[in-house]
Amino acid sequence: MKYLLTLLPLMAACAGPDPNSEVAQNRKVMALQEKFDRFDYNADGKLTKEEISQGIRESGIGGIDEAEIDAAIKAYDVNGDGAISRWESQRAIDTPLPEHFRGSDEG
Ligand SMILES: [Ca+2]
Ligand SMILES: [Ca+2]
Repeated sequence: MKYLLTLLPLMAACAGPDPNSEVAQNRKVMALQEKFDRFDYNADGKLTKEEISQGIRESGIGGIDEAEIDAAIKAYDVNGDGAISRWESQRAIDTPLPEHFRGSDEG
């Protein structure tokens, strides 16, 4: 399950060296919004499972299977509509993640 929460953090992975600074925070938010828009193929402001799988494939990110995408969606889907909205994706930045989800490229 190590990919469970990788999805959005990797979207925001262009963090600066100081993850706590406001600038770095803003940069992360902007990077994530940019990726969000790229993944949101039908531009409805939500990422569905299909869009996420397609985005992952087109980004050349390997090793993430459907079950893991499902799990990631569940982890971030606050209102339970089965898709990740913009504000839900922002929670990924606002919510601190365990160490091993950041900065490491293990696996
Ligand atoms: Ca969409
Ligand atoms: Ca949702």
